Amino acid sequence: MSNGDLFYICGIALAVSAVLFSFLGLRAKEFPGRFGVLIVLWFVLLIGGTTTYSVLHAQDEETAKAAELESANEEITKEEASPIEVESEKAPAPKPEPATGAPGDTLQLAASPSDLTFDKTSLASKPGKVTIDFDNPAALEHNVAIEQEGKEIAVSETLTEGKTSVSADLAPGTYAFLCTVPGHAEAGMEGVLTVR
Ligand SMILES: [Cu+2]
Repeated sequence: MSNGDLFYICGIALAVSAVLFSFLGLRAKEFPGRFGVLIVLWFVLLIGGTTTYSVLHAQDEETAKAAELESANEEITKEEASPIEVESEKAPAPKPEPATGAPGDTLQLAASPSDLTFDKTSLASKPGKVTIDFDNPAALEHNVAIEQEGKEIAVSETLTEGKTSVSADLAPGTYAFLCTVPGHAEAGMEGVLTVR
């Protein structure tokens, strides 16, 4: 039984006693008579009890409130302490470039010594690390790049009268090979690279 319950019981008993004894006092001429001392004691006990439990009950409530406050504070502290979820942690990792790891083919490509053309308009390789060995015998500078849907994947150095190469790890698909020197691809230095 809590102090609160005891407080209410004493309070109710006090009220009931007060009404009862007033009623008796009105009705009985002899009242309180020899019961006087007992009645006084009874009221002293009830009033004492009511007061005591009232104080204890109030203290209980204070304690409960303090505990509530403390847990609320802890909650706030926890929220502050827990780092804000970093969006990037949740975001899916960017899809890596398809890397087959397999060895692809080494292809041969040469520029024309006089025209803006390659010696081939199509190349084919199996998937993996595809290398294009490029020979430019002309005095005009050329290179060879590998692209897919207009996005450059790899490009060789640009050179005159020499050999170079370009490599890329390619998944099955259709790619383009071209010379990126302005105007050269448009003039004809491009072709299709098929990987499968
Ligand atoms: Cu070129």
